[in-house]
Amino acid sequence: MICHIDMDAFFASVEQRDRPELRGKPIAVAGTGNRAVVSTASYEARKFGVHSAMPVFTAKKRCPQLILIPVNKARYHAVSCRIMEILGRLSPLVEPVSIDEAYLDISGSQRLLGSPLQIAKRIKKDIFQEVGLTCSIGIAPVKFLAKIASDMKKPDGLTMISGDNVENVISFLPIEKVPGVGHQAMEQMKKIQIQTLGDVRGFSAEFLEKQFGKWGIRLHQLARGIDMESVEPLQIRKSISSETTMDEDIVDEADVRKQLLVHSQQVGRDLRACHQTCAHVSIKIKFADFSQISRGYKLSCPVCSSEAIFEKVVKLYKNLNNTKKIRLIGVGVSRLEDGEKFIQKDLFQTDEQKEHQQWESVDTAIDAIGKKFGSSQVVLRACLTKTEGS
Ligand code: TTP
Ligand code: MG
Repeated sequence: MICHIDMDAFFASVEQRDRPELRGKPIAVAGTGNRAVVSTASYEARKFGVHSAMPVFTAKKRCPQLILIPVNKARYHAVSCRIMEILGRLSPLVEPVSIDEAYLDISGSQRLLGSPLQIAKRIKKDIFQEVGLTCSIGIAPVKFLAKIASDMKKPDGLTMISGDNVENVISFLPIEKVPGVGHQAMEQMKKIQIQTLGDVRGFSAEFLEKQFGKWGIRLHQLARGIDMESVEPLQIRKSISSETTMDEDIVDEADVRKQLLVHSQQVGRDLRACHQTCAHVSIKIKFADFSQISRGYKLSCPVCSSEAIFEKVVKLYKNLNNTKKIRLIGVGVSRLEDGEKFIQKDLFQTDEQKEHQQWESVDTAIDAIGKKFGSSQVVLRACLTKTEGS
């Protein structure tokens, strides 16, 4: 059996845990600036219709007493690492899929820890006792149903879809609840009168492939309760990204470089916190007219220094020869690997590799200072300080 664990209102719950005066209040963790969006809202705020990705402006309109809290990614990340550690004690097969969710294959843990329900209760108890937060858990024979189950009862829920219940759940499962069904697929589904995952059974694999490509074949299998994906413990995260919607559109190259530096530093910090390296970097740009592009670059040697990431993303940006106003900039890294495996310490390093390693040492020292003082802003590159140029 597989468990899917998803923390409740994660960022907001961490804030409410650490600041008792916020408990029971409608709060939203959100970016700052007049174009900021809500990262997440406490369940008290959700009653007013406030939700993730909503502009702060709209959220405030829906809930005037909403308390806004700035995002503190480093703290949520540290809490996330502790949660993953707890899960790792209950099964060696843990697959973290985002900062607040993970799959756990408990097939091998049952002899030692009891039935799936008992194990799930233990997970909830351990997380609550040690981290002070609630989560919702779904249990099912396959991954996609475990994820669907964890979403059925929230917050603090526990839902099990047992083998003989699978058929029934699939028959009535609204198609938009199936992970991977986006807006566009929904429109296509409507046209062929698919409303539930059960309805998909009326179509052949060939037809579904023609309609939806490779994903159509997966859909054909999911409708029969088949999910070939197993819990992959080594693949900690597939990618890490950081982005901002700016208060005002920018076009000046110096401003763009600053943004690229801020995000390169953020993803670099995240990589190093999990002792990982990346072998692919990318930029995402949304222009003032809302059109969007992304460009990527495969690295010959995996890196984790913010400087190495920055250097590549600046190149990617320069190649665009952009003259259009920019509304959002993001930096992403992928092809993540365990860092220890790749740190090159041999005698035959190229100058570039040596330079990357020196930057890694600088970054690691800055990370340590940031950790000690509880903020990543203690040591900043000169160009990111407000007094620049004065
Ligand atoms: P979710 O698990 O999607 O949401 P949640 O944990 O806040 O609430 P729920 O109880 O419904 O699970 O996302 C986890 C965290 O990721 C969330 O606390 C904040 C962050 N996040 C964003 O920053 N932007 C987003 O658009 C979403 C959906 C999440
Ligand atoms: Mg969550």
